[in-house]
Amino acid sequence: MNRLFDRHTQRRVQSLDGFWQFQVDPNDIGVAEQWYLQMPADSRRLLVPGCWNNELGLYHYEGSAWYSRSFTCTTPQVQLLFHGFTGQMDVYVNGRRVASQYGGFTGMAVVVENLEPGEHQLAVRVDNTHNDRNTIPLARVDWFHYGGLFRSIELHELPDVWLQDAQIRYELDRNARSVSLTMDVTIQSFGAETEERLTVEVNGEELCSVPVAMAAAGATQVQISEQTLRDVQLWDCDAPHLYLFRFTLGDDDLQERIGFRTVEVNDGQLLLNGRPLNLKGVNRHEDHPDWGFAIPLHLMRKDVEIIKMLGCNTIRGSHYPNHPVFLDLLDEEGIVFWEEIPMWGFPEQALADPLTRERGLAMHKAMVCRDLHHPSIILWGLHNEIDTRTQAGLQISQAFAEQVKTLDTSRPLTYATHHPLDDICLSTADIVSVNKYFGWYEGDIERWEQFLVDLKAKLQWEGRPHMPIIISEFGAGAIYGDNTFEAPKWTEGYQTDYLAYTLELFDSDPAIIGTYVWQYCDIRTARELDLGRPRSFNNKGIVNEYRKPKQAFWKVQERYAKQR
Ligand code: ADA
Repeated sequence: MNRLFDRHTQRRVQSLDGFWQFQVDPNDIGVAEQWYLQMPADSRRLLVPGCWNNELGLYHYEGSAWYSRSFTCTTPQVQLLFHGFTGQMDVYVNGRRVASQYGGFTGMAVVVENLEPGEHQLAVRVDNTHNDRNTIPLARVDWFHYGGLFRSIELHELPDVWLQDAQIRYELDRNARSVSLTMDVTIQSFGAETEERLTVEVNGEELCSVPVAMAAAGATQVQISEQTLRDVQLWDCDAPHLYLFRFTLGDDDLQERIGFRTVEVNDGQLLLNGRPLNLKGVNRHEDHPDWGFAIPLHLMRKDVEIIKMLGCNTIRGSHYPNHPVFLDLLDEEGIVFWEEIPMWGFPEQALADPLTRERGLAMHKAMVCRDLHHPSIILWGLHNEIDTRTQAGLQISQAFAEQVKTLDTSRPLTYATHHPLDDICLSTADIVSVNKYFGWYEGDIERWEQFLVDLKAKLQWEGRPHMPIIISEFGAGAIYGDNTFEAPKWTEGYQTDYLAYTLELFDSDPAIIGTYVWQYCDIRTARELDLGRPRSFNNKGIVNEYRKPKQAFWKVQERYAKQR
């Protein structure tokens, strides 16, 4: 399942989830041996979606691997949608390579033409190799490099003229009662020039219908503007109203869901619909010991329920674009979200690599375009803990920020910095977001107080005294079930006291507009990380990897209930 509503009601969509033939390819011989035509005799069956590292015997496997299965279609052209994969992917249909892409957290769409009705062979090579120069993420990260096709795969049978994409932008009038809409629709055609009507319905009622002259075999862009929707109900945390748009053209249709609200940064505040919003949040990885990144819907739902019970109004999707279904759940529940690309911990040399920049830009573009309509997303995160003290850091931050702003002006920008006092990139963001671990890695917990004084002095010096501050990461590791009277590091007691102290301190400071506890649940971490990580897990979760609460969970719940 890829969305909580039907994206198409007329188009024939088949799920390609289920068992695929699978073979790891540690020596990279698959291309030479033409595994895209015939998988090796000893290949096994593997369930898709899934991560191969959750299979017996493949716990640590990183490299390339092949998946294969057949599909049937009745139309000569189809679109294959891979909603999530790791690293580099090459797709082969009937032995011919039809597409390749690097970076799969926002998926990939492949159109295949000239097919005979009937059965066809599909093979996919996925390579999750990481390096320390220009893969995003790098080899050295603090989560696990799961490999595989970790979200659903769909086959869409395409009519001769089909709707590829629709982007809806809106402006609320001054009373926030009506919106004026601009809709950019991309139509693709396989046939001759033709004319059709493009109709737009909102929640089942026709909004408009326009004639469209389609170019022969190619794309036609249509812009529908100056459409007004009256008496709209805003999307807000306590009343998350959503609107379903349906675009219809000939034999095809496309649905998008949106909510109307404003988000802005003004006078030291983050305003949602004009009112200050204080963020009470957690960082969450898409991770579970049995599924890796391939979190099933019922677990996503449970995570949302637990996070709501904690008293949060926000989640940071550390550190990559999340499953669209998870974002749909947040849209429905009124929980706001910070989304970012998996650019974690890049040192200067890796930032200066042209491929890093190219890949980062492509990932940002894919993220903003895929997720533009989610009202829950209120912040775009440019990157996490890159070396923002360097010119290379500044250049890449500027390039990312500029591009995001050309794609979407409706959300503020931020990034999480771990060198806030020496950071030279703050001009690229609207909010300064700080990752710090005083009392865990660096000195005593009391150092937080002086740090906040220094941070404000830095903002003053930068000429940004009113830049709102988010504490985007702070936390302490705790081994689930470890309790002592003395509460040293790694006990639940230490973590509880740590979060009680920091949350109280942050809440007392009006310049801080939000906190994201590091982190929601314990996660598997990468072998490359040279920090101490008992169990090979990052144990700073306030629930463990099976979502069992640690003591700190109740303390955070108590604090968030009292907060602004
Ligand atoms: C960093 C990083 C997180 C995690 C955390 C930690 O700030 O952004 O992904 O690694 O530190 O636990 O040390």
